[in-house]
Amino acid sequence: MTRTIFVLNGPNLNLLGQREPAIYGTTTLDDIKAKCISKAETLGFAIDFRQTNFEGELVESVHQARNQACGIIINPAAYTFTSIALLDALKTFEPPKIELHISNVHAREEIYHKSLISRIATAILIGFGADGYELAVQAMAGMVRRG
Ligand code: CA2
Repeated sequence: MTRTIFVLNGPNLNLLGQREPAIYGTTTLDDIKAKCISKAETLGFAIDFRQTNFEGELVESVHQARNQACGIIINPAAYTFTSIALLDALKTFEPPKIELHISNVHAREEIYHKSLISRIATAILIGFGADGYELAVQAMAGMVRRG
């Protein structure tokens, strides 16, 4: 069984730490990637960390995860609220899936309240800032171990 966790990030998350620090904090996506990798190492897992601004590329990554990953942590960003293609792809991935958001989307404007992904996610992690990623890696390791 693979011990690789895919961490997938959607559009605009490459700008983390550079814009809107009041909402998204000052940590960059590279910082988050490094933290995920070192957290996973301590738990005996590897991380495949990706970011894309393109919906189809996110879908392709989910397809690749089907035979390369033991779990997916995904921050789909704006595609959370719009992408049936991403929802359909995630439905085909049976192992655990964690939907993650840096900000508390429910405390924001209404357009950020209705996730298409939440109903098929194994678990949801919202509003812990950049720390959410390490928490998600820890939680995913536990879920994978328990089977
Ligand atoms: O809080 C999150 O993690 C979000 O997934 C971020 C998305 C937003 O559409 C979701 O509702 C919640 C937006 C990502 C935009 O990323 C930026 C990062 C820095 C500066 C500007 C945008």
